This record gives sequence, structure tokens and C-alpha cells, in this order.
Amino acid sequence: MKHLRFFLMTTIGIAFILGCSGHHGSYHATAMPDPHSFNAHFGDMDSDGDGLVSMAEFNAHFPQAEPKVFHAIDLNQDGTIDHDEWHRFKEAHGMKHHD
Ligand SMILES: [Ca+2]
Ligand SMILES: [Ca+2]
Repeated sequence: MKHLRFFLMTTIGIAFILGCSGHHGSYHATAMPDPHSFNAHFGDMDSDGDGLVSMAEFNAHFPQAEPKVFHAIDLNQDGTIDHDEWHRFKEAHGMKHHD
């Protein structure tokens, strides 16, 4: 009986550690299932060259992206991704930044 209890406690402990390990950084794994598939140049997404990436521009570049991805990158929630937000998103996932 003692052994069973120890086994259960250990299993719960490991599950707890695994459950928490996916939440490093400011972006949740659920919002960003594969951040490295979004490794793009800011200028390539900003097709009209106004220095901001709108959701339409983002979707044109990443047709597979869900809206929650855009909202996760848009840190100040103003509906556009600016250069700083894109830089921070890439840095948060260890991607090299190029202008
Ligand atoms: Ca633009
Ligand atoms: Ca923004």
C-alpha cells in the first residue's frame, strides 16, 4: 500500500512538472504551436511598406495562421504588428532577427 501511494505521488509530481514546462516566455504554447514556422522578415510581410503588419498582411503571408497567433504577437493589442513587436516575438523564440 505504501508503494502504491509513493508511485501515485511521483506520477502526479512528474505530470505537474511536465505540465508547467511548456509555459516559458510570454507566449503560451497553445497560441503558438509552432513559432518557428513564423520566421519571416518583417519587410516581406509588410506588403504596403507602412511599417506595420496588419492582420490582412499577416494572413496573406501565413494563410495557415490562426487569428490568435496574430493577437499573441500584437502585444499592445492595437490590431497591427509593429517592428518592435515582431522583433520581440522572434527573440522570445530564439530566432535571429534581420531587418
Ligand atoms: Ca503594412
Ligand atoms: Ca501592436
